[in-house]
Amino acid sequence: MVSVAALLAGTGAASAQGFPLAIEDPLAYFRQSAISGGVTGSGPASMLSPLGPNGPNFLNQAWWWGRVEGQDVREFAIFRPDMVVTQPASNHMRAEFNYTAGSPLHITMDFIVQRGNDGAGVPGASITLRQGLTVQNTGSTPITLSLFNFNNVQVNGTASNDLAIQTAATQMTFIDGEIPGFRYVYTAPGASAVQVGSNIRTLLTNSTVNNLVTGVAESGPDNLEVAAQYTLTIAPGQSQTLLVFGSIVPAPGAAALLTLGGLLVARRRRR
Ligand SMILES: [Ca+2]
Ligand SMILES: [Ca+2]
Ligand SMILES: [Ca+2]
Repeated sequence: MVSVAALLAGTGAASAQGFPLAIEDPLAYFRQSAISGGVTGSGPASMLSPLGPNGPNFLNQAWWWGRVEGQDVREFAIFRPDMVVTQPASNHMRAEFNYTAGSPLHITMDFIVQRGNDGAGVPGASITLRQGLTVQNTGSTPITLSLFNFNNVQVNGTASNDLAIQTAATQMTFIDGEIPGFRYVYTAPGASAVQVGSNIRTLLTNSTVNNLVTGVAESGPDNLEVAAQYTLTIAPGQSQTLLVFGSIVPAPGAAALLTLGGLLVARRRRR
């Protein structure tokens, strides 16, 4: 068995190599900022906008945490300061690293931005951010992990005033109470739990073991966060991939481009 603490051991002093990095597209923009604070820190800030780098930021953070069952007494941010960050395609950001001591693993994180209804996210989505985590057990003994995807949602670019409802077994939908033109739909297929609240990340950064409970613990209006938990055992030589979707979706009945224009006008007026 291997400890995530050992696996992810970093001093925390260095920023991840390759970050910050952005996926840029006229209508879809995703960015991961430099990571500070080490594996016990709060991970990188993110940005997801349907209107480029100057548009509203719907997603203040998208990242993964993990814990080895039976070993770790808390969760740790999944990264190493020396992880390799690449851009396999113009809409695709990848971060990966090997763990070679003890029971070795290969970990790959993929963030892929797709426009339109790609069939993998939510119908009608104007942008879907696919958040993938692949863990390959390259060692000789099975390993059981709890893995957590975390999103700090800020619908229409405002952190406050978000409302959340559970819309499927592992799906949560967020709207902004002030500017309801777009929703953010978080879907975590196969997750054992998906939890919404205003302080979810603390569960991942505090010093104790935590497990999520499905539901909207705090529905808002507030600065809401969401996380999904997966617990899985990976046999030697095998790998498993987790895939979570975050979709920006026009409100029902709203024409996407008209709503985008209206959103811009609304934002200008509020300045
Ligand atoms: Ca908001
Ligand atoms: Ca914890
Ligand atoms: Ca939030």
